[in-house]
Amino acid sequence: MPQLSSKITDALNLQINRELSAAYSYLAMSAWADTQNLAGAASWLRQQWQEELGHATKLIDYMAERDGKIVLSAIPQPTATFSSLLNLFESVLAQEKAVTEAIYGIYDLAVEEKDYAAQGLLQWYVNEQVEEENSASEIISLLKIGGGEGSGLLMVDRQLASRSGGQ
Ligand code: OFO
Repeated sequence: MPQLSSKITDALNLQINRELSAAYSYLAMSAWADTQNLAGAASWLRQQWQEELGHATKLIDYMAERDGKIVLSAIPQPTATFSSLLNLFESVLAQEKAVTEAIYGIYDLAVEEKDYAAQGLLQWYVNEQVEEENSASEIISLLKIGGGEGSGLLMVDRQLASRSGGQ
């Protein structure tokens, strides 16, 4: 297996930072949900935090396998306050869309560089992003249907509490 090119190494290092930034952001979101007594949302977001850590680790492990130089850079301070749970999940969707775009960019690079192995890895992230965007969109729809407050909000919070597993 050829060593990773320097362009793909840089792009994957940047992606590790994005995944860790996403993780940090979900952790801040979870803390905010806790302050609002939205235990289900807080738990959902905490699971998402772990999922993002898994995404970063998967990239780190892959780079190690291909002898790429791993560089961990600073993670920006995440947004910590939201006007509502709907506002929070709109931020989630925007964040996931930005991650999807970034993954597509790295995939394009892997195609350009004829790095077929990296394309295989990135395909996993392409599929994962479909799920990520879809779950955020579904929660946004539920919040909109339920009015995003009172019993509608509690119903969504209870549904979020039932999340289990993930990758
Ligand atoms: Fe890593 O999937 Fe969200 O960001």
